[in-house]
Amino acid sequence: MKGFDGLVNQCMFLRSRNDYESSKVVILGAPLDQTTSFRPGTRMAPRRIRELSYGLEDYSPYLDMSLNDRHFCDIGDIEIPFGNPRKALDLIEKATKKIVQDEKIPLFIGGEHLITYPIVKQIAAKYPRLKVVHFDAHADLRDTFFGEKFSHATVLRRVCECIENKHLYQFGIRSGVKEEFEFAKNYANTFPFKVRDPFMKALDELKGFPIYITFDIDVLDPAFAPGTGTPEPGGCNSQEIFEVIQRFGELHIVGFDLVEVSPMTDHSERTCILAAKIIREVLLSIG
Ligand SMILES: [Mn+2]
Repeated sequence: MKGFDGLVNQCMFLRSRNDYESSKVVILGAPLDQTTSFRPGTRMAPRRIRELSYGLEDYSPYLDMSLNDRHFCDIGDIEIPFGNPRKALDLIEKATKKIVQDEKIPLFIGGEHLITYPIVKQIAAKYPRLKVVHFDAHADLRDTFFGEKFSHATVLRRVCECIENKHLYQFGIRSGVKEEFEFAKNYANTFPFKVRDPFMKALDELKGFPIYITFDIDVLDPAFAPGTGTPEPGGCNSQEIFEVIQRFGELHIVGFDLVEVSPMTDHSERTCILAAKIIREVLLSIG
């Protein structure tokens, strides 16, 4: 792909086109899997989610739309230099910059959650009033984790450093240390435990702002999404998520990522299938 370094493309998402120029949304895999603290395997996710997308219909009865009517492309995966997370983050940032400069919307498939930091850094540079919507079981607001500033457990704290105070909205949070919940009180809008109801109430505050959405699959209960590195019981079900996504079309979404899917622990593949369906719905909502 012209303008991008080191991409590999083994399988494209359902109905994606090969034409970057005419696409509004650009799918890009970022198989970063380096700071995952418990069960690894997210590096396998972009490819498996794409493969399983072929089990879905291109038509969505939720939205009454078909992927055939959307202009999006899948340009493959960033080639991650294993053992060098800093360089990997630089590559993700560079790719985001190019997509955003070309006036397109990046849709990233992780990979671990740390990928969100370099993406938001670039998107916030273009959209200074950016609000970030974060679906997750974990607050991810630690300042450091095992002494490291850049980790999948600190990523939303780093994101807060790129956006205005209180421009982070978190839904479904049910795990973190006390320090994170204290930080959240002052610097974020954190809605614990629930997803659908608080999201519907927050919609009015989100409208009119450029919105970046970061979706950690573990916001769902492990019953629905067991294939993830740090499953956390007590989450929402998949039906609630599709009700939430149905409202995305009301927002000005300028970027999206889906992270923390780990095919290695997804023995029934239900997590990857769910991830593919979430991506289909998001493509239809924002494309
Ligand atoms: Mn999480």
